[in-house]
Parts: sequence; structure tokens; C-alpha cells
Amino acid sequence: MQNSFEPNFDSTTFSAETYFATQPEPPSLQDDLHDVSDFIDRQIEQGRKVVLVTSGGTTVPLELNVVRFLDNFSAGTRGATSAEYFLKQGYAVIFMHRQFSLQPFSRNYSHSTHPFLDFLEIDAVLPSSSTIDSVYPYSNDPSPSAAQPQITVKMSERAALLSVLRTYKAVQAEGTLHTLTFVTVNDYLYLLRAISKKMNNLGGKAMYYFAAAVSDFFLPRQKMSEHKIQSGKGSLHIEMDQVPKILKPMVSDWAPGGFIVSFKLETDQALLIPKARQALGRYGHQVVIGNDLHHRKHRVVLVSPAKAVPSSAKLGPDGIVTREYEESWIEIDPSLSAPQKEIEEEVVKELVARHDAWINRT
Ligand code: 9Z3
Repeated sequence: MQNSFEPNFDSTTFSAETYFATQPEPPSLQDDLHDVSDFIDRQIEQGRKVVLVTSGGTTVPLELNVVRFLDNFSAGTRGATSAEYFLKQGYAVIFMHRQFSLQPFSRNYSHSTHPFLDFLEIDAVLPSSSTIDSVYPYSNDPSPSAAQPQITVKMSERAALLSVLRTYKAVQAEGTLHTLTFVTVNDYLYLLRAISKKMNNLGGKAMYYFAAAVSDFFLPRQKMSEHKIQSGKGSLHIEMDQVPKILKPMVSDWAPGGFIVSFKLETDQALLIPKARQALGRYGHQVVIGNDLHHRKHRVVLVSPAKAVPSSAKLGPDGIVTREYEESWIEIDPSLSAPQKEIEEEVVKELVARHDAWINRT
């Protein structure tokens, strides 16, 4: 008896060209592109390496007047954390993220895990007649007897906040972080194409770090209902098309000069290496980082083509050499958590070393 759900697939696949020829350009694209182009030109003048970090999940709207949508799992932790470490390594960062997902620096004070109101205190010099109401008045118009409140940061939070704030201000002063947002998978694809083509002017100094969780399926505009899908007629059947595999045009057309790192997310760890190899074999980019959902904060695997084709390389039946791949695991002690230790620090260090070696390759 079949005990697991096996979806049915047909072979309808949109090529990237068909996708862009049939799906509408987001209204904000040209403005976004104008700003990001200025940023890239400035980095070229200053000779900096630039990394495009994508982060957060894409949505797939089910209606034109959207009420319902499918979403992809991602809080944006991987992308936002990695962006900070790339900045630390001297890169300029284009941070392309899902609207309202985590962002570099402010991610340390997320409203759900570390709300900033909880580490602020109201200190006041209390007049002897004061009541709790005069210190914490609900009104903005305290009575004349009220103490003059001062807002301070709890002692236990100060050192960490100062460190985050200093780096944040330094990055702002240097102008090395540019953020822009997407919501739908369509926004994501259009932005990615436009930014990568522009970044190609950086030559080998461009790195792409695709940590966003991108939908594999979408509903073409032509098949979408204009208004909210009505209930009351039984179950809902939606047939979705496959999102084009954008790593292919990335490598061949949009960003052939860049160093490209993609992520592979699986829930079955045994699939990580085979799927990562498969992606490298298909698209020919530089690194796939395999992460499994439950251990992604402590363990990842970097898979890349072997440096030299070894003598043991096999000739396939068509005479093509079967590629050989290298894997290196990065692990941190699972008992340590942010901010003590973050795996992204090690991942970024390793990628920067590989990017430099790749720039200097003969
Ligand atoms: C990832 O695998 C990211 O590491 C996570 C990060 C989404 C797991 P969080 O934001 O999670 O820290 O909560 N991103 C890539 C996922 C993806 O869509 N990969 C595609 C695939 O696996 C290909 S690039 O097929």
C-alpha cells in the first residue's frame, strides 16, 4: 500500500525566455534598477568585490487581486546573517530580500525573538509624591509632578548593542550595503535578471549567494482568477507550471563572469550531496551549499567541481568526461547558538577564500 503522497508531474517547463516574454514586469523594477546600478558603479570605482545575497521566501499569488498565496519556508536568517559577515570581509553587499524578512543588523533585535522594547528601561528621578502612574503615564502629557523620564538600555544588553550599532553605523557611513525587496517569485526573477546583468560589469569581483527559498512552481498570470477564488463548490484544484531554472541563464548569459553559490534545501540529508552534484552538473556554477532543514544552523556541506579532473575520471558512453566533485562539511558545536557562534561566519570565510583563489586563477 502506498503510504506517502506522490505528486504527479507533467513535463510543462517554461524556459526563461518564455517566462519573461509572458509574465509582466513588476512596476517598481526600473526604479529599483536605477538605484542598484548607481551602487554597483560606485563599488566598481572603489575596486570592491560585491556579493548579491538573496534572502527569504518568495510567494506565488493565486489571484490577481491577491487574497491567497503559497509561500516558501524561510525567515531570512541565513541571508541576513551571511550579509553581515560578507560586510565584515570587506565586500559591498546587495541584499535582495523578501519584504519584512530579517535584515542584517536589525535581525539581532527581531520583534519575535529579542524585542527591543524589552531591553529598554525608563529611569526617572522620582519626586517623593510620585505614583506608578506618574512614571509610566499612559498619556503623552504627564502632569507637572511627573518625573522626567530617561530611556536607557539595560546593562546586560549594552555591550552587544554597542557592537551591532557601531558596525551598522560604519556600514552606513561607507555606503556598502544596498537593500531591496521582493514579494512574489515574479518580482524575484525580474530583479535577479536585471541585477545580475548589471553586476556582470564587475567581472570576477561579483559573487552571487542564493540563500532565498524560491518557489519551484507558479501560476502564470494568464491562468489566474481576477477576483478572490470562491469557496462552496467543493475542493480546489490548481495546476501550477514549473518556474524556469534560472541558474542556467545566470551561468551562460546574465552573469557568466561571476562566482555563483546556490543553496540546496532538503529534508532528507541523504539527498543533499547527490542533488548538489546534479545541480552543478546541470548548470556548471561554482558551489552548491547543501543544508538540511533541521540541522542547517550547525551543519552544511559545500559541494564543488573537483579542481583537476583526476586520472580516475570516467568516460561516459558519449565520450564526455564524468565530472568529479569535492565535498567539505562545515560544522559548529550544536550547543552554541547565536550570537556566540554562527555557522555563516565559517561559511562566508571559506567562500571568500575560494572566491579570491578563483579571481587569481590562471
Ligand atoms: C536555503 O537553503 C536556505 O539556507 C534556507 C535558510 C531557506 C534553508 P532561514 O532563512 O532558512 O535561515 O530560515 N535556501 C535555498 C532554498 C532553495 O530554494 N533552493 C532551491 C532548491 O533547493 C534551489 S536554489 O531546489
